[in-house]
Amino acid sequence: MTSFIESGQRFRLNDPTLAPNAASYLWNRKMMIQMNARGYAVSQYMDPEPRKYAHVPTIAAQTFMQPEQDYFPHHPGRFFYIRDNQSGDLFSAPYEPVRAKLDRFSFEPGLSDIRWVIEKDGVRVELRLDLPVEDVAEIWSVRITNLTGAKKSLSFVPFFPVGYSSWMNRGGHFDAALNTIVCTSVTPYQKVEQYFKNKALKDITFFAADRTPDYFEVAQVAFEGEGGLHNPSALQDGGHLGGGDASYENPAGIMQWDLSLGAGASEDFRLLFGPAFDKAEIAALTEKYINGALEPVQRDYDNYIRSGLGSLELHSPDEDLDHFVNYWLPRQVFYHGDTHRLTTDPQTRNYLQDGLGMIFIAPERTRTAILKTASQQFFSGKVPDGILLRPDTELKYINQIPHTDHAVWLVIATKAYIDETGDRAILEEKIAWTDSDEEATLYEHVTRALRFLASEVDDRNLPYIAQGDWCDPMNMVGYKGKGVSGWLAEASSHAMTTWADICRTENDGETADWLKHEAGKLNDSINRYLWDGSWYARGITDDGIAFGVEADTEGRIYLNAQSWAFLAGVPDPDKQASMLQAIDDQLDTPYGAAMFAPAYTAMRDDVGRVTQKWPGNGENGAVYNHAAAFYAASLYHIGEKERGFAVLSKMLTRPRAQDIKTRGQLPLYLPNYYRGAYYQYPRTAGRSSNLFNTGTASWYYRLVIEQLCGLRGDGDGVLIAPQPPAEWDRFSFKRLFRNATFKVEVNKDTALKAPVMTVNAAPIEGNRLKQVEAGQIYEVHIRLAW
Ligand code: CEZ
Repeated sequence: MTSFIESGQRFRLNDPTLAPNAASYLWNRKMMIQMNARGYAVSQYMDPEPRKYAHVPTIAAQTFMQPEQDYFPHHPGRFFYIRDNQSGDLFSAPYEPVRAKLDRFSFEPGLSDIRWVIEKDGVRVELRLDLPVEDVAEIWSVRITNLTGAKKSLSFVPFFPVGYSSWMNRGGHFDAALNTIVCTSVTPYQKVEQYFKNKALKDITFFAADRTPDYFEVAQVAFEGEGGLHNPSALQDGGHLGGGDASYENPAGIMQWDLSLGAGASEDFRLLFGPAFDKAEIAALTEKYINGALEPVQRDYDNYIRSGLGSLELHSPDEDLDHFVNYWLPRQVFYHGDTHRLTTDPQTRNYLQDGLGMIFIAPERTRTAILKTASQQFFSGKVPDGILLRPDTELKYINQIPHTDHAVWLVIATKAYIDETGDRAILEEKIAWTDSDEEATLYEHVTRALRFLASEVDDRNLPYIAQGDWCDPMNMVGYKGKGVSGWLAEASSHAMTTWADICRTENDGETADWLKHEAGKLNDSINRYLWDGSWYARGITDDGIAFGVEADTEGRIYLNAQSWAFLAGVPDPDKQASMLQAIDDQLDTPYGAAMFAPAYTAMRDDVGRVTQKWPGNGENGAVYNHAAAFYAASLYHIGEKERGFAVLSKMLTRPRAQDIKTRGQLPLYLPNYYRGAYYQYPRTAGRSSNLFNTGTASWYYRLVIEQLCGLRGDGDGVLIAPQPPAEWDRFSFKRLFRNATFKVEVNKDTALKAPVMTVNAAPIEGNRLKQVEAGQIYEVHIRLAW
């Protein structure tokens, strides 16, 4: 049965063909590996910029993960051939590349390791992948067991391809002293100065084992021969590996052990795979992770992962949601907030929104992110497109494209941080600017960011979009300097109203009034220039054309332009009703609300690159979960909690075979999108990108904690206003809040006009506690009608 096991902390997939791209992932602050159920792998590490140590068999993108990662026979992976030397039969664990029909397949990703149990013809292969906390290395434990009553003669041949590491120089050899296959390369470059920079790179990928192999091979082509990976020539006819090196040939870590296993007997192996600068580093790593005890390494890594499992424990009628919210969601949030998505220059909006989730896991990290962002802000107030996490790095790729929305996220992250922690002192922190040593308080930094945002508007008082706002590839609406973003107008209005609350509590009524006034002006401009009759347009191009309107045959209605209008309080009730109707009619799908519809099927060069993506993929009309999370936030904001919960519920892959098959992923993370274009490309609708790098995770976690459970900071006190869906009659949750523990029981009582709350058995007026004492345990019982 394909299901959660170990009370939701592990998943079991028992059919390798149900969702061929199904995967899970492990990481530490220096590396990440996305491990596919069938054995394929995408892995990268920081050196100090993101790099690969196992490459596809041709030149590829080195730096970032792709949506809908396509696997193919020679894709990098971790493969284990087993040959029965009596029958000559060959199979490979976990499944690729032989794809033999297995007697048992079980892919069992856990919170801090990934396991498989594979059985074929009386042989069981148990695989386990662990990562260390501090080093870049994969630790593989393999147990081979003869399940039969008779002796078995087997050959065990792990095959770890390294691929096309360099067009300048790549090869490899077996180093007997290290008992390691050492695959060497020289990272290509042209500029002289690059030579000196590259000198420190880890240009070696090594494959080490805890016992001397009977045979080895380093050249992949020699291993494959004419047989190919499906039936490598080196293993045909009882053959053995040739002991060859790789000489400007794609190298691989390939070793062979011929085993004689008595009935029921097992053999254990430990293997190590990863990058290294030199043989000294290989020796150090193998000493630690091959010769050293493994249990402490596993325990430390499990502690690292569990340190990021957040502050909420949910017990609701929806067990799938509980497993996800209690383990896998905070894990995904922690990955983002602790590693910054393994980049050295995260996009500012990503950096701050990932911090938004960390508020509930390690708020001190959010505090650091907010202050670092302010320190890289321009004296003018402009917030940069990316944040440099290392002094020796630079803004790269999308961070070289001017986007105009980053101030919004500085406001939202700072307000959310203060609401959750009560740490108003952060506003007094003195920080300089990227282009001035003159220090100012964070309060001044954020306020000036909004003053800058308010100044970057056209004569309609609508904000310029330059080459993009939250939507990265919407790069041609305003590249001529006139186009404006309707979404940014709404988001700016929301941010200004949000910051006005902070200004008011900082007794800065003048700034608060100014912000309220500016927000009001924006809302007026939005209603005047962007209301299209039933919904709000997404923006106006350089040529003055409103887009995301009824008249458009493609990109007719944009979800973000409606959600953020709700968050900014722009529409009156009639407009709100017609917007919700339009979303239901045109954007809603079984997988969630699409970012816009219909998807573009042709380039609009007054909108940009987004229209060139495949219809329903990425931002081009997919169910882009980040935008769906914004929609859920806006629905809770306008009191549409049933709709809000429906959006959150639809975003989850359910542990049912049919949902896993349709979405093509396991219920272990939120992908950045599920394919959209529901009416244009129904066959692929709902298909997951399997890309777990997404700001959705933070927003989803925040909505579950602050809206569904409804326990959120409120000045020095706490507000407890649960908003459960109608189908629930009761639920409970435990929440760590400001170092106090809240155990909350919520029961439906349809007769009640207002919530009845007791705390530690004492009745409470309303649903707000004025003070929260650290170390205290608050037993809260709430009865309310819903
Ligand atoms: O990147 C994300 C960004 O990380 O796209 C979001 C944006 O808000 C996030 O900050 C929406 O545009 O460049 C592209 O075409 C890519 O599609 C990126 O826009 C996208 C990556 O796919 C990661 O999701």
